Amino acid sequence: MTFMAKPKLHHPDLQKNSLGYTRRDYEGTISTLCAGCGHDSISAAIVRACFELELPPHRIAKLSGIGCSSKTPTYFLGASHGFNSVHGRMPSVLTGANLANRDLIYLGVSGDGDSASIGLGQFAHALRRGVNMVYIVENNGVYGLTKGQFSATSDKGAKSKRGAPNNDEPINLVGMALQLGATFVARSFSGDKAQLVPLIEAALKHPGAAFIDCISPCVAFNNHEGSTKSFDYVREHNSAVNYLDFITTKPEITAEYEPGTVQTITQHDGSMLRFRKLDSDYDVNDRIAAMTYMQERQAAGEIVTGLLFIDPNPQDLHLHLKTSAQPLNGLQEDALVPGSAALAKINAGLR
Ligand SMILES: Cc1ncc(C[n+]2csc(CCOP(=O)(O)OP(=O)(O)O)c2C)c(N)n1
Ligand code: SF4
Ligand SMILES: [Mg+2]
Repeated sequence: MTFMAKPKLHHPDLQKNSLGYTRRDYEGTISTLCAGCGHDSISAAIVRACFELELPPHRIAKLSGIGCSSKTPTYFLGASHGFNSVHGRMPSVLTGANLANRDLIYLGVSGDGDSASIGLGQFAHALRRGVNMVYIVENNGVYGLTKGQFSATSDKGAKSKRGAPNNDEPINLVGMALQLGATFVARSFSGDKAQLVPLIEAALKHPGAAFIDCISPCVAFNNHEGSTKSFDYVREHNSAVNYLDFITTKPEITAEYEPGTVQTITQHDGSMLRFRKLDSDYDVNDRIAAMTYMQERQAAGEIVTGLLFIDPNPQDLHLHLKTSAQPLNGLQEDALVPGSAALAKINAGLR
């Protein structure tokens, strides 16, 4: 069986958003992942974020590669556009779709094998080009789908389920995203919905390349003693830099915020981000400081979670390429065949 459909019936009093959708309308089919897999928690967080942001499902395009993580788009946003691509190739397929139609919201879902091994080049170039998207890596430190080989994000010295140590240096995707110019960089943990949901909401509203590295324990192959991506290890070593609340212009959400040590950032679309900072020295607008801080904490054995960096004035690929504002499939003949006068002008400019 490739998938199981969910029963259509649900409680008549289920809360609806202003579009008339319930949370169920943002779900997909029943998950076939192992019970307790962190990836399912991330799917639930995506469902909640899209429901709370009141996004029309048909305006979202979800793309993935290959892996347990890349299977998950089947389990959320069943009414959205979807494309399950080839192993490690999600970023280029997403870039192409985005260039053809900038009107959709692009959500790329990948794994640490998909993005840090075979797809490392694709990961790097999508971020450095500033593709307007939310790129989530469901990071479990193993190739879950192919039975638990170490991935490129496995920590040096981490033990496999069979006890073999990993001798290779890990790739730090957050560090790479910062260095490559991503304009929104965050890390979270699948078991921390209070942190993850607002991060996904903020990333969905960010008009640029938004990257979230989400530690997501694999209960089948990487949740044992000696693993540095297990539930127990992450809970013990999690060092949150800030707690983020995402505020839309809807008053019912702003009412939840507490006064105090809060920093507010207004994004281009008028939506605001607020941070409750634990570390008074931490500045979310300082890319260099974010890299240094993360490296320092990593050297101390800590996993920094939260919003590490945001550029309040992000630029995206469309701006750089001066592309058509209209989706390509909506261009009419006058735009596609501008005539001999326009051609003569181009030719004259090349003489
Ligand atoms: C071109 C290609 N090479 C190798 C594979 C085999 N393969 C499938 S999934 C996978 C790794 C998946 O790991 P990850 O992206 O971390 O996803 P997870 O299952 O851990 O969520 C590999 C190597 C493949 N499907 N295609
Ligand atoms: S093998 Fe691991 S990553 Fe794959 S579904 Fe099972 S717990 Fe999740
Ligand atoms: Mg993996």
